[in-house]
Amino acid sequence: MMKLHWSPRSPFVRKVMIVLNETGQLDQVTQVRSVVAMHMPPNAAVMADNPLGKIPTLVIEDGTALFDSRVICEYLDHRAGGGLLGEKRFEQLRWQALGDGLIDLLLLWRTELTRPGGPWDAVTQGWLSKARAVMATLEAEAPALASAPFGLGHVAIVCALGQMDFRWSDSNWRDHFPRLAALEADWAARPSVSSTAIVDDAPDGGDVTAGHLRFEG
Ligand SMILES: N[C@@H](CCC(=O)N[C@@H](CS)C(=O)NCC(=O)O)C(=O)O
Repeated sequence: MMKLHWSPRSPFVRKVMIVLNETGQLDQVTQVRSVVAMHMPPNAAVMADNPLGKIPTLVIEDGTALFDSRVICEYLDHRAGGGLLGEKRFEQLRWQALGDGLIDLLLLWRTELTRPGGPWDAVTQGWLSKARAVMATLEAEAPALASAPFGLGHVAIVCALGQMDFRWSDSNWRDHFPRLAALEADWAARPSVSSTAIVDDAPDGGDVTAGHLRFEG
């Protein structure tokens, strides 16, 4: 049995959960609820397996701890035959980088908004420009995303869009990126995606992101 440091609130953990579902390996993993946050002291149990103190961290049968989500997803896909990377490996990895990069930015942005003393505006303005640019890129690439078999790139993008819905629910991104919205609706119907929706099991600070991510203008 493998052990996964897990949280229902983490978009990076969700990537792994989607891959476990897609590849039929869910029953080979014990999920351990692990609480981590950038502003909290490192979680000792996570640190014992991953010196970066981040989740997801997956301990496989021989005791090796794997991180980060990219390595874990690729490992799980490899065990299952490699179908989620497929023939167009670098196309999937590039989309994965876009999705992961957007998640990173959204997580950092929210933390910045809760910083005592207030956010560093020059930095949040940069994140706004980058979030808009990533979304515009994904909208432009919607036809290619639609024609490619569902893979690790799609997994990361689904989790990024899910994070936007979870923490930035007033962004109305669907109104501005309709082709991506239509694709997302298709992806959301996959059992691997619908069964792993983010759940806030420990609400921690309210609606700090409201009004910050706007796609008009
Ligand atoms: N690049 C990493 C990022 C993982 C990450 O940032 N996870 C968050 C939870 S969503 C975390 O562990 N945060 C705690 C921290 O940064 O100390 C991955 O893809 O796994």
